[in-house]
Amino acid sequence: MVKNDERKIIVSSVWISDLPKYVGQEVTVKGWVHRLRKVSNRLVFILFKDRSGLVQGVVSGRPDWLAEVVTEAAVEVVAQVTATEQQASGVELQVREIRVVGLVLKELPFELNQEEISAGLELQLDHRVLTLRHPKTQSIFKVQDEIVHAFRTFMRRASFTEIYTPKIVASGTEGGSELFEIKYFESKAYLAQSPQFYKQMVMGGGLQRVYEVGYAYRAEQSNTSRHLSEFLSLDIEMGFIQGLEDVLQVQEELLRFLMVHLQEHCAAELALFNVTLPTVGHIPRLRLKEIAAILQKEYGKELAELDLDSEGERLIGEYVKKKYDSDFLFATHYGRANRAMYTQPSPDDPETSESFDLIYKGMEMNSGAQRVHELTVLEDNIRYKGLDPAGFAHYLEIFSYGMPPHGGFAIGAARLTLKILGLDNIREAVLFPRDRYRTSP
Ligand code: AMO
Repeated sequence: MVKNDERKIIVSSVWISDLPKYVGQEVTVKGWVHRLRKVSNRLVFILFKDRSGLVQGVVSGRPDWLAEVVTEAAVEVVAQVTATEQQASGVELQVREIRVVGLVLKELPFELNQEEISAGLELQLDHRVLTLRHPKTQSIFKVQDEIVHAFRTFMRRASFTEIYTPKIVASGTEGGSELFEIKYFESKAYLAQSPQFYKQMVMGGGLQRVYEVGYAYRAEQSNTSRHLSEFLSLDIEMGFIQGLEDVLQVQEELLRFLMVHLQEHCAAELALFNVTLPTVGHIPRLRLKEIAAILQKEYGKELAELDLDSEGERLIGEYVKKKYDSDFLFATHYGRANRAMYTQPSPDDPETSESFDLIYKGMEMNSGAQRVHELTVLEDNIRYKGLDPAGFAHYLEIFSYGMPPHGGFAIGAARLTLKILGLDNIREAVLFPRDRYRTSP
């Protein structure tokens, strides 16, 4: 049988992070010039960067090619690797030749070789790709990649199947007016707010446990630091659950797996942000009615409904940190009126629902619920929301053919990245954010 062999992937250069293995040898490094320091007419220190790290190169003498070597030029560096105690990596490069393979033609809009990029966020986003040349910005997206990778790995190991559902749809799933309408040939369609209906349908269709990594769209009117018009949603749906607690347990295990995975794979990136990852123990669970009482007693805050606004999330986040030393909270049993029509009303308290939000450091990270699986209850719930079941015929079909009790949740990938790295604005955690005022680059 033919086997894949990673060593056969053609690599004609060495990653900077691998240089310690090449001490005493001549190598080619491909990357960019991060910083130049002219010590004298015959000695220049150049800091090179590639996707794996930074290394200092020493250029002696006055070679012809040096004139073209400026910050951010794309270069191929031929050099001898030497050991040194002066550098944290333990190595530096004695440069023999630098070939400039990508010239710098213009002045940079901001400096990329300081500890932080000092430009404001809007200017940075206008020049988003350039910000990726900064090691710290780049590492946000490496961490995000690992978050999504860990999510996929965990779900796959737990016997979930990855699915891909349409983003052009005929109706909303989450209620409310946050739907983007699009012109669709002679008629109109919408951008999917969530894969909600599809994940339930496919689960009931026989796949039983499914997950999706896909974009979701919300026409959010307000321009906040935690809402976007387009966001990556990590969705799951699982069948044959006993109740909400089963869903919470999957979520808890996933978080535990995620934190260990990030510790193993992103230590350097996390260090750039001074992050110590939380250990995930038993996550406290508090019902909305309990939360309402706590907020009232501890902070004098009244909840008008069985729902949390951003201040409520922040305050209850503070409270669980103080009381349970936990960064996480499962806020459960939101008002039935406050959750979408697919959410199971609570059998013991019809005013509430079998729903939850995960609050992480005072911010909603994901929503989930046990769903309604009995057709008549679902039709009633649709009517309760002022909608007509006839408009949901395709969604409802499977509910007539052995729909098991089920539940699931959706995590906003950018919010998770934001909270893990302690960023201020969700836009920092998205390569090309889309909001009320931004559709490019
Ligand atoms: P919900 O609407 O709460 O639930 O969304 C799930 C999670 O997605 C993220 N999120 C957003 N991120 C950035 N910008 C936005 N505008 C935005 N809106 C939501 C949040 C949120 O917790 N179908 C249900 C999930 C389910 O029950 O399975 C849903 O979409 O992190």
